[in-house]
Amino acid sequence: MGRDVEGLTPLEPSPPRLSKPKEVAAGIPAVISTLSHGLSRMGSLASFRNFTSVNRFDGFDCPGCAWPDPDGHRTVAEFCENGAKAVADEGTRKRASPEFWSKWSVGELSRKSDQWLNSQGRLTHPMILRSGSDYYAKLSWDEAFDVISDELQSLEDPDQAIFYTSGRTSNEAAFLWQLLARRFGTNNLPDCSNMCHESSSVALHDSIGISKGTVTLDDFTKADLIIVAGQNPGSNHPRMLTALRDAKRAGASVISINPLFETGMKRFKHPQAPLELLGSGTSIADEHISVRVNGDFSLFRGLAKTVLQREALDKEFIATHTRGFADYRRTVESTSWGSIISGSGVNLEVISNLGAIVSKSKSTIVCWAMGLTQHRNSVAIIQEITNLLLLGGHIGRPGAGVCPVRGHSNVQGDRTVGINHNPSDKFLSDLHDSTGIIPPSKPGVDSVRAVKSMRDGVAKVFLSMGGNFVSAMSDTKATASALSNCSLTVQVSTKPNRSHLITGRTALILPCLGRSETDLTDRGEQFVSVENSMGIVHSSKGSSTPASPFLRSEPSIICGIASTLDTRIGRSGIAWQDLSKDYDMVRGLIEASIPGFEGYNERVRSDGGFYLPNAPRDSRTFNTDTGYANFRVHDISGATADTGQFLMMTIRSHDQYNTTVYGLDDRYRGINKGRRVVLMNQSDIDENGWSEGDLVDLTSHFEGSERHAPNWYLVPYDIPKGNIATYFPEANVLVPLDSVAEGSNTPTSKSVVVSIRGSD
Ligand SMILES: Nc1nc2c(c(=O)[nH]1)N[C@H]1C(S)=C(S)[C@@H](COP(=O)(O)OP(=O)(O)OC[C@H]3O[C@@H](n4cnc5c(=O)[nH]c(N)nc54)[C@H](O)[C@@H]3O)O[C@H]1N2
Ligand SMILES: Nc1nc2c(c(=O)[nH]1)N[C@H]1C(S)=C(S)[C@@H](COP(=O)(O)OP(=O)(O)OC[C@H]3O[C@@H](n4cnc5c(=O)[nH]c(N)nc54)[C@H](O)[C@@H]3O)O[C@H]1N2
Ligand SMILES: [Mo]
Repeated sequence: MGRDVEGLTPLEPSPPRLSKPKEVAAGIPAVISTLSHGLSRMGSLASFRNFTSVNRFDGFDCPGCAWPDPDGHRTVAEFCENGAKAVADEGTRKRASPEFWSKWSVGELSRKSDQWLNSQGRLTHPMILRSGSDYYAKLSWDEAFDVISDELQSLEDPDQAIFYTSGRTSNEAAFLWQLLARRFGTNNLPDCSNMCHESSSVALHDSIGISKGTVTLDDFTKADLIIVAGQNPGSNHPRMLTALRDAKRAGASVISINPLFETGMKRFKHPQAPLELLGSGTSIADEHISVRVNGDFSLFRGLAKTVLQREALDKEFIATHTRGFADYRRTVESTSWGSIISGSGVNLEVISNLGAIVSKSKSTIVCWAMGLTQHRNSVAIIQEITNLLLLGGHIGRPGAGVCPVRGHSNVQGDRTVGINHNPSDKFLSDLHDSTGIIPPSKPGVDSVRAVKSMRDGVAKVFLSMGGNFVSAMSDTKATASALSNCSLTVQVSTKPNRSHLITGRTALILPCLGRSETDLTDRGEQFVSVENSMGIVHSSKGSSTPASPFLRSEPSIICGIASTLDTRIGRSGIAWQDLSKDYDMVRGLIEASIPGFEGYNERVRSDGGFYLPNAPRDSRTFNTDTGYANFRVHDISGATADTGQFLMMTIRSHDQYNTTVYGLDDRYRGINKGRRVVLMNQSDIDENGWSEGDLVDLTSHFEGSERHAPNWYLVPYDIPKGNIATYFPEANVLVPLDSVAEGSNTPTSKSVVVSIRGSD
């Protein structure tokens, strides 16, 4: 069996079982699901230990998402059903040992489902897939470091190597990873945030001078109005529902803007509050606005138009802190209601009513996630939201601000400590001063450009710190063939995934410790640190026995590669061996290199950690090109599909963590035992003469190119006409590599133009 696989997930033999979407999130079903995931995977004692130490001040950070924990108090287990799944998944008793890898060829494994691959358990030993072989074999850590160093040394140009990062990586590991890349001579540091919140970072940096949100958890209970747009917190940030519930109790209005009315936005019962479990739960959204896919720019433009018509402006804030208001006002006033209504799919009355609520609110927070960041005009959408908030002075005021809700638990921290393909000159010169390395000044590649560089035969070595690049990236076939073009691909991972099967000529799997596990070096027990979605840096320390005695920590793996590389290409002068054993030293280097980390080692040891500085929030200071918060003016825009075509969003189910599939049920949406589905409005199904459960083939269209994916089951769903939804990663084969957001280069995973026909 050859290795000519394409990275595609297998088809499914039967349609899913459908039930009615749920009206209440969490509650008793979540408690049952949490317990059963823990018990079936980890065993009772291990699950008790893990579940009681997650998100405690002295425990480990939940790998589930980047939502913050309460500052002052914590419940016994400050986590949720889906956090529990992530913890249980890492704590599994099953092992993908060398025997597993000698039993299955890579060709055979590539025909297994993502769920099957992940369920084989934790990786235990470093493994190599040698050129010409179809089986992974065991090798020692030193041999693995030699293979990598030899290959890196043989490159003609450091830019032929790519160092990818997934957002679960700790601050310490991320800092060392970028140091290794830059010491080697490249800024080729793409990361998962290129596919995630890059649009938020680019937009906010330009508008308000910081690439992060400006609210804290406390602001939720001080807000009058919280808008949640393009986000499914019930599945992806369940602990956010507690914040929304508390905000409601404190008097806030909550508005949902989404093509789907997601269960978490309807009602919520806190799974750790016994009395709530018995009642009917708290209703969350006061209003749901069923915007059409990528209709958000138009909708927010409509809200701004209403606010301007009502003169509901914070004139003093606008005059003192902003630039560009007059231009913006002119553009908004000249945007027609007709274009706003047709672009958003929302009628004038609904927009005006919501505009009136926005006008009256003294403190508004807008939260968003992937529903807004993965479109061609995402940067413009987020700047339009920022404009709306600037009109009312809702930045740097209690209970108000922008809240991009980050995904991976440390994706924000990774960026803060230097994972960035396009670093500032100041960052590079500070890094030089603190470490003595001479960092390259040429910008590196992001995720999309990384694929193109490998495809074009420029980049030859792909090293991945966590993640599952082949499944996470757009255009699966293009990404798979790009990776196959490499001479070496290296994955630092905890569990088997598809990126172990779509490889360069030689491939390495380097198994690492997970968050929940003890990290013991000869300098004692180490802990790492992470930054959550609201800029709080805090410690994370596991306490379980590592899944295998042969695992190494991420810092130790990076330092192992780096010190071997030093013996090949000349000494870097960095004490890699010491850094690998003593993370206080790594934090010392971070403190010396990056503003905001003063007293890092001391402050990270305090309960709950510390806030990084946030100039707009702390002092209404805006470090932009003008020195003020900028109104950025864009023409109205939004993707549309031609007649007979559909606009497709690719979303997550309740039973997955990105490319890791835990199970085949999407409990809240009532879709069970299947993932290869197309959610479609019943009238679109009827008009095409199809029926529920029919098999269809999808073709995506972009600038004359096409991609095909056969055999999807039709599921009637409450979704705007002309829009459809599929699950990622299965549907990634349809997302065109060249279809990206302007300004951020993020794949447009939420607006893919597709045509559909019945399967043969
Ligand atoms: N359990 C679990 N938790 C997770 C993850 C996971 O996979 N599983 N992933 C983590 C990561 S990395 C991230 S980035 C986050 C992702 O968290 P989300 O962004 O909530 O994830 P998606 O499923 O991509 O959901 C996008 C939501 O946007 C809506 N949407 C799609 N297109 C549009 C649009 O054009 N306009 C509007 N207004 N809405 C739209 C969809 O209907 C859906 O509700 O979650 C993090 N947490
Ligand atoms: N079509 C479509 N594509 C998307 C998206 C979408 O909404 N639609 N969302 C995008 C988004 S928001 C993101 S963030 C990316 C995600 O992209 P990635 O971050 O690359 O993917 P993950 O699926 O989160 O990575 C899972 C793998 O990480 C490894 N892992 C888990 N824990 C650890 C650990 O502690 N250390 C190490 N070293 N490895 C670990 C495991 O081996 C696991 O298989 O996908 C993007 N792709
Ligand atoms: Mo993400």
